[in-house]
Amino acid sequence: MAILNILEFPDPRLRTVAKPVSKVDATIKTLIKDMFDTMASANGIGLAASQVDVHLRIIVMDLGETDSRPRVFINPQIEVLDQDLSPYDEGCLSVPGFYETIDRPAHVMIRALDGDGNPFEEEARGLLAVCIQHEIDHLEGKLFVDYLSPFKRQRIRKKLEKLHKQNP
Ligand code: QAP
Ligand code: CO
Repeated sequence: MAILNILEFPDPRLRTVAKPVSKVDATIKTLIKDMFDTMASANGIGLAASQVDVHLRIIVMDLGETDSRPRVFINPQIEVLDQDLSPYDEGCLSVPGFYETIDRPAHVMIRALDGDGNPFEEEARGLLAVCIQHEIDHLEGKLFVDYLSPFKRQRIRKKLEKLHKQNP
């Protein structure tokens, strides 16, 4: 078991575009286990490999709902099924302490490989739809703060930079 370091905004490494996984081997499986442990210890519901400075297209998720099965998405793709947007108060382990309302497509189809490398698809609405879009953004080097006004983003950046100076 290993708890990995989570990069925090505005760390430039969070802007790296992640590469596809070519083979789900033992190294990838260990990384996925460590990502679940890291996410749980930080009380998260979703984590992209980018956030732990591994620039591969891997997402872990545990929405902790009634169907609280842990999920793995490798090389995920989404198709927007409905252009209707829904607002959701989003947070991020890489932007700790800040939550803002973001609008995203409410209904998507997800296609990905599971933790064994087998392809699957899943239709998503609600929190799953929000979370997969948020996490795929990480793989593209994008953060939820990018959807905010420059003023709000700068205010969050300044506050986090101050915290990072106090406890490096
Ligand atoms: C992304 O975020 C997400 O600020 C996952 O102090 C969030 O797990 C997708 C967290 C909301 C959809 C909706 C954030 C934990 C966890 C914090 C997370 C914090 C402690 C965020
Ligand atoms: Co995030």
